[in-house]
Amino acid sequence: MDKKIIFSAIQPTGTFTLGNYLGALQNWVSLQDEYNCCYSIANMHALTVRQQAKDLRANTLNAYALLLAVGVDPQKSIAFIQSHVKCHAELNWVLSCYTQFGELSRMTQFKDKSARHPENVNAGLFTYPVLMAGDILLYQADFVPVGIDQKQHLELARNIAQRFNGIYGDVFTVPDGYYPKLTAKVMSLQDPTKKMSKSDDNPKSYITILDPPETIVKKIKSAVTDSEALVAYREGKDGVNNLMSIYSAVTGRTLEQITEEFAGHGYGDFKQKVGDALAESLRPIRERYAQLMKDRAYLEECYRDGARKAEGVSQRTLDKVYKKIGFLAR
Ligand code: ATP
Ligand code: LTN
Repeated sequence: MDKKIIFSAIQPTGTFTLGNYLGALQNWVSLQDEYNCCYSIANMHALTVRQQAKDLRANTLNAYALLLAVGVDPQKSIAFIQSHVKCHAELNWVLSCYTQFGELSRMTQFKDKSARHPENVNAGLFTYPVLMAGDILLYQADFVPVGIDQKQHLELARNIAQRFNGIYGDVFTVPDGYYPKLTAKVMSLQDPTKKMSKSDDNPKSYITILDPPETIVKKIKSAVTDSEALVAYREGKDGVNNLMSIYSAVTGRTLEQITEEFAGHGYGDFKQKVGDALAESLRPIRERYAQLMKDRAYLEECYRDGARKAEGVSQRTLDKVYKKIGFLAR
C-alpha cells in the first residue's frame, strides 16, 4: 500500500524554540519512516512581518540547517525552501478566490499579529492562511504535524479543500492535523498562560534549541511557577504543568512517574533536573548544527534537490487545478 503523505512548514523568523521542537519538529522526525514527508522553510510566510533582506537570507539558511540538525533526513523526506517552488505562489492566487473575507477576518493569529504590528497590517498578513492552505494542498497531504496554535488555519485549509472539491470533484486530499499529546502548546516560561514564541521580546520566556546548557538551566530555574512547592499536574498550576510536560517529553516518563519522582522535593530540585535533562537532550542537535553550518555546499545541494522533488509533486496538482478551473493550456 502507498504510504500516506505528510506536509508541514516552519517560518525562518529566528532560532527554533523548544515550543517549535516539541510541538512540531519532533513529530516531523519521527514520522519519516512511516510516511512520505515534505517539510518546508516558509520564507514567503515570514515576509508578512517586515524583514531585513540580509537577515531573512541568513535566517532561511540557518533554518534549513536546523531542520536537518533536528533529524529531518533529506534522503528520506523532501526538505525544501518555499520560495524555490513557484507553484506555492500560483496556487495561492487561485485559492484566494475561493476563500471568503469573513473567514479570514476570524483568524485569531491575524488579530494577534495585527495588534502587535499596527504599523504594518499588510494584505499578506491577512491572506497568510490561504498561502498555508496551498502549501498543504499542493502535496495532497493526509496529515499536517503542527502545534495546536495552527489548528484554526488547518480547519480553514480543510474548508477550502472541501469547497473546491465540491465544485470541481476530488482535486485535493482533505488534510487532518497531527498534534502531540502533551506538548501541542509549550507555554512561555515567564507567563505560562501564553504560548512560548520565538518573537517574544523577553528571551527568558523561551528556550531555543541551540541555547547552551548553562543558559537552559538558568532559564528553567527562573521559570514562573507557584508558591505551593508541589510537583503535580493540576488546573491552576500552569507553570508547573508546563515544566512537567517538557520533562515528560524529553525523558519519556509519564506525569505519574514524575509526580512520584519529586514527591517531597522542592521546585529548586525539580527545575535543576528538568534543565539538565533538557540540555542533554538538545546536545546532539547543537553538535549537528555546528557541523552542518561548516558545510554550506552540502546544504545547497540538499535544498536544490529538495526543490526539484517538491516541484515535481506540486506541479502535478497545479496542472490539475488549472485544468479544472478553466485556464487555457499554453
Ligand atoms: P513566531 O513567534 O515568529 O510567530 P512561532 O515560534 O510561533 O513563530 P512558527 O514558525 O509560527 O513559530 O511555528 C512553527 C511550528 O511550531 C508550528 O507547527 C507551530 O504550531 C509550532 N509551535 C510554535 N510555538 C509553539 C509552542 N509554544 N508550542 C507548541 N508548538 C508550537
Ligand atoms: N503558518 C505555519 C507555518 C506554515 C505551515 C504551512 C504549517 C506555513 N505553511 C503548511 C503547516 C503546513 C506556522 O507554523 N506558523
